[in-house]
Amino acid sequence: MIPNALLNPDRFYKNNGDGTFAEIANQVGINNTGISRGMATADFDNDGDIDVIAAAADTSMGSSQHAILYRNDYSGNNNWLDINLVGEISIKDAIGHQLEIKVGDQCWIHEVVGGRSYSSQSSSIAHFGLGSKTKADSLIINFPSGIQKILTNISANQKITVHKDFNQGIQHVNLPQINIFQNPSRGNLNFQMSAEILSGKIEITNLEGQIVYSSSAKIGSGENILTIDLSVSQGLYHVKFLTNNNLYRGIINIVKL
Ligand SMILES: [Ca+2]
Repeated sequence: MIPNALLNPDRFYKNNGDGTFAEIANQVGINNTGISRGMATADFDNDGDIDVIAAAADTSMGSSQHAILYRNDYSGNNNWLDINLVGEISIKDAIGHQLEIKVGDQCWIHEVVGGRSYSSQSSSIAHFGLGSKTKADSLIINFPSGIQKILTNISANQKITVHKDFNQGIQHVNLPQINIFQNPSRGNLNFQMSAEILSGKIEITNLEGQIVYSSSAKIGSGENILTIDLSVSQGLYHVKFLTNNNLYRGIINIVKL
């Protein structure tokens, strides 16, 4: 959407999906014909669709310097997914992070940015329209540092909050109560989890399926910390623990100092 600084109507462009855009402001009710100075988007009423607010410096309706809320009253059946990526240690609004949603061979990308229009700040919550898709196969969070965090199998039509700083780089496929430290590390990694899981065989593979660490050594009864020396480059790795009765899997993001 483009708010106008001149006495022209606000404009709203629809992505046709083929590299072209269609101007449809009148069709969707974007009807301010006065001067606008800024615009922001957010799901103001938390109903799963994106609304628009524009700062009107002067309007054809006789008032001046007020906000116009274009509430989106979409009533179709398309699905959506909102990702609220927050930081507790680093930048709270996750500005500079990139989020990728993948469903089958389709991919949507959203970059969390600090501003899009004059003196305006849109919501930092990433909104994805999924069309007829009822779930996302994966959510890939690309940190500005190059670190990735991956979540999988996320149902549509919900807003999820991802805490990007805690348990950094660990995806709990079915690994319960796992903590990995120090990560970032200079060498050794400590796996802290239940003694029952640690009693099994551990296998760590890279994304090409090559085993980079494997051990079936038992640790002391009742111990819940396993320390291993991983001489690998930083990146994503699959980790598996095979006990007598269960297979536990997860993805870890090893970061080297
Ligand atoms: Ca809304």
